Amino acid sequence: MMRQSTIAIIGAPMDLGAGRRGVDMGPSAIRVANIHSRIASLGYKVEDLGNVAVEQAENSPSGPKRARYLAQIAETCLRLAEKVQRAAGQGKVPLVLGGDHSIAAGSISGIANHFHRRGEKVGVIWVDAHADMNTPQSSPSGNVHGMPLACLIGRGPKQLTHLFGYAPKVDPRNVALVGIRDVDALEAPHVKKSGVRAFTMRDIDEKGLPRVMAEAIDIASTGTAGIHLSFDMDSVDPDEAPGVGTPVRGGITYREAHLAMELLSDTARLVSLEVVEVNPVLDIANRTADLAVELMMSALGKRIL
Ligand SMILES: [Mn+2]
Repeated sequence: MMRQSTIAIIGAPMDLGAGRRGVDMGPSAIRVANIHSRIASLGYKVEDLGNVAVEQAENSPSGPKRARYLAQIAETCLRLAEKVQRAAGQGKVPLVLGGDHSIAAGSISGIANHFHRRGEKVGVIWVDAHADMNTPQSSPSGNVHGMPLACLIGRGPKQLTHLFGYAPKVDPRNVALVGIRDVDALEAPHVKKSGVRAFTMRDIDEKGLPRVMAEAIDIASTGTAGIHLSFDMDSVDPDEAPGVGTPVRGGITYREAHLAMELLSDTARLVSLEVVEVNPVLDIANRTADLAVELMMSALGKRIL
């Protein structure tokens, strides 16, 4: 994308989809890490559109056991989707700050609907330790942050799959999962049958990150108007990103994470992005939020030289 672009920051301070509390403070921690001025230093115009409203867990019935807080999550996702769509319609690049990963059902529905109305579609690169392709039936926890990718390809509760009245929002053939290493037993067959291309940590170990990213970029670009990046901080090794709700050892390294973002930036095909699952309660001196900002800068074109 061009440096003349306006980056529209949108906070989604939601933790209703997560098992552990605290990711609702993620947008604040990322702002405290100076995301606004650091992105502006790359030459972009930056606008902060504030946060979307989120129901407070304390005031809310937790709802269905197999998809806890589903109604409240769907409401927030719709608000977020509308905000993302509006920003994209004004020619801005939405940058969404999570929040638990269930917000991606909103952000991606928003960018997908923006292109859908012009007869175009969007590809997705989903960087994560998990596949996030559970359904209420397969989920061991009932936490909706394990379900958004399934919802976006049309599988899951209608409240999330059918935002704006149709599904799927993305064609699974244009979706690449990168970095997965922890998939639930009943979720694995969903991933295999989905049509989504899943690059596991083993793929990264064997092929190397540059080859994996080249394939992922190809998948998300072919026949699409552009790429949405959904970056879960738990994809990075917990040694570098300790402040996440569901850490899994054996993640991508600090440099691999940056390289993935740099390669994505080289394509100039990013149309929107988000970084999720920063949990300040579990973090060490805001290190994970700081890394989140660094990685977004690399995705937006920061170069070493
Ligand atoms: Mn995730």
